[in-house]
Amino acid sequence: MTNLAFLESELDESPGHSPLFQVIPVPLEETVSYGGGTARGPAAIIAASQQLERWDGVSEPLTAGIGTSPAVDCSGEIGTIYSRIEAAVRQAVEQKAIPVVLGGEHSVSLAPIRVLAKTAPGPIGIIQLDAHADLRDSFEGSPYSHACVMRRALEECGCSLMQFGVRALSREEVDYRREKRIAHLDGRALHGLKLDNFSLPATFPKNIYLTLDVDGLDPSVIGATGTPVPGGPGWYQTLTFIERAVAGRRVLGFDVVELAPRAGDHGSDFAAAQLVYSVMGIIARNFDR
Ligand SMILES: [Mn+2]
Repeated sequence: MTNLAFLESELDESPGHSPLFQVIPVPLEETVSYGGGTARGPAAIIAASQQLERWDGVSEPLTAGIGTSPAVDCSGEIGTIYSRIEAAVRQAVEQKAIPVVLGGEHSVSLAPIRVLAKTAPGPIGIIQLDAHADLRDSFEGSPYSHACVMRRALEECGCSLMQFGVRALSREEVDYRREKRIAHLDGRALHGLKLDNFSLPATFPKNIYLTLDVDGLDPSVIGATGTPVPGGPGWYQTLTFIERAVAGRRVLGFDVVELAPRAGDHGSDFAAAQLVYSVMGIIARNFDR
């Protein structure tokens, strides 16, 4: 299963150019705090991707080209794992492809953000879909926990951040978010909100990294995740937000993390694969080579 490529079932025709997207499976599961299983996320997404249709509802993202790297070895200590993920991301960037990292737990995002913060032509703005803020300074003894990943990205890489769908926050995170004036559209504010005319603040960076924690979506869309929280945005509200947020901006990379596949729930795996593919479509339609 792990040797398959993303959407390999449809990859019969070569696009005639190097792929726009490079999928990098990262089966990391080290600091998960509640339900486990994220190590099996990347393989489940790639397996489910074989069932995708080429047409994403608007376009055929596949025609931009999709490559798949071998899964990153996630054994050993976290520093070593991060260097391996960074090497895989750097290789994609050198090949002028947009890295698409499949987690694994949310901690994996720090690696592509580190690489892109160095190689980007300007500052990076992170757009985060998540039920949780992930802004703790440390969690269960680790500063590299999934619950701290956005805090690390902000402090290490000096990125800007916009959070979407957050609805579970510690007091520390509420204070930190206020102090750092972090932009956010929380789950509660999103209820019933139309986003067709949404745009990011003009001052938000032009270079974007999207980090998509599947628990950001309402659990009715994807329930197979370690720490589900009710009251999240729905499928189309999320896609509309992403489409509007990246309009006129350049997406340098993205990740889909925290799928924890469970027996009998192939719907969650498929929804995660469709999320990857639909976001590829948004990026490809917004991109001029
Ligand atoms: Mn998260």
